[in-house]
Amino acid sequence: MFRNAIVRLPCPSITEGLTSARLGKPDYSMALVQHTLYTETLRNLGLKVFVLEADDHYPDSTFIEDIALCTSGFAVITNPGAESRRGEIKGIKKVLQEFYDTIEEISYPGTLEAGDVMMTGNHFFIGVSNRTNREGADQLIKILESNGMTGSAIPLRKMLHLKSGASYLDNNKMLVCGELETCSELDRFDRIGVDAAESYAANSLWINGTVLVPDGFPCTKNKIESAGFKTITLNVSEFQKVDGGLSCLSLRF
Ligand code: CIR
Repeated sequence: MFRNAIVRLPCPSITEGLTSARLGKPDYSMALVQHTLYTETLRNLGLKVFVLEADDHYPDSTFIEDIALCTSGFAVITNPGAESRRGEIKGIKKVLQEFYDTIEEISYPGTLEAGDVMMTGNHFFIGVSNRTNREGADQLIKILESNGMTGSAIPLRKMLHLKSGASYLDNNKMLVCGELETCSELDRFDRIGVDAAESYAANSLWINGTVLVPDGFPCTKNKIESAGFKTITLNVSEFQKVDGGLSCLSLRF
């Protein structure tokens, strides 16, 4: 169960966020409204939500998931692979010190963005992507092992982040899309396949028994409900325009 979440308000420069989507530029005011609804939803699900100020120096800074991994016992500050995002980690240590005694760090030449890290109980899968390199994954595996947990790497071919294509729900059930539907490292899970046309919804977010699903992906929503989960749909269209999904918008622990 999660008790806390940390979010960062979107900044006006979100319009300049990194993207591979061809959906146009985000509307900043609409992003703020969608972010408020997201935060309220987390609160309604019982989380205490800490809201950090916007940082206009970093267009992608609202995607706070990428800059830290928050586990039940310790946190890890990452070293983002995207150069324009490296500075986002500034100041996060002070925030995490409010919650954790143990804070570890990924360091150069390792790079890691925590959108590539998927928690499944005490085991963490780490996507090796354009943003997270093998060295970063190995550093994280060592940190996990020295803190009583385990990790393993999954090489990615096409996805931005591991969690762009997979979300662990609960009870051994995992949403998967694309190359992850047949990935042998995930064989032990009950996989719920997400159609290519709805691939964005592979990033859905389990919070204490309820799954947040992006608005506009009815097949995936039905599949999640058929698997026994309550769902809440949220419109995150402005974040989708810069490749951000539901999980990217918070740190949960
Ligand atoms: C980026 O490309 O870094 C941002 N525009 C989107 C980050 C999405 N984060 C995530 O999937 N965890």
